Amino acid sequence: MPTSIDGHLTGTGKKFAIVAARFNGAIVESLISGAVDALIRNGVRDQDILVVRCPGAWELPLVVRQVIDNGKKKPDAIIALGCVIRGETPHFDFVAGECAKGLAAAQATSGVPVSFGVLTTDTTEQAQARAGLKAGNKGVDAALAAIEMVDLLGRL
Ligand code: INI
Repeated sequence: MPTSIDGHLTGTGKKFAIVAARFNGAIVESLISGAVDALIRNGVRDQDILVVRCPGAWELPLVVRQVIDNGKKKPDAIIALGCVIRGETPHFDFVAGECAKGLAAAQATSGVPVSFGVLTTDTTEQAQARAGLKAGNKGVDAALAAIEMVDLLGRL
């Protein structure tokens, strides 16, 4: 029988920070609501959730890093939320690409789980669909991944 280790969805006693971009704010606010709801429904206390907002997805990695290194209450995990819509310029690729790379680096070098709740879509409609309209809510998914990762790391 192989030994198997899985993280459970229990956030009791754990602290989480949500770092969210203000760009495409209406969509990102839906992601934040979904993430907060998922945390609360899985045992996290209101007072153990910190929400920090920054200008755009480009800024997310720096703010995440700052919350990990210098935040007043170091969280057990961070949920990064944003929304990058392609439009018609190459700006999308730079913003989305650097955001993803920076968040991956923050997680890898700090050891603190950073879940990736940044929508990258071609259209506003696709983003709305993934922010609670038709295709789930990426904020919920990112929060659940963060809870599971904290529990998993505690078991390894
Ligand atoms: N920021 C986003 O979060 N989403 C976008 O779609 C976006 N677009 O398309 O430009 C965006 N740009 C702003 C960027 O994140 C920075 O805040 C800005 O460049 C200042 O550094």
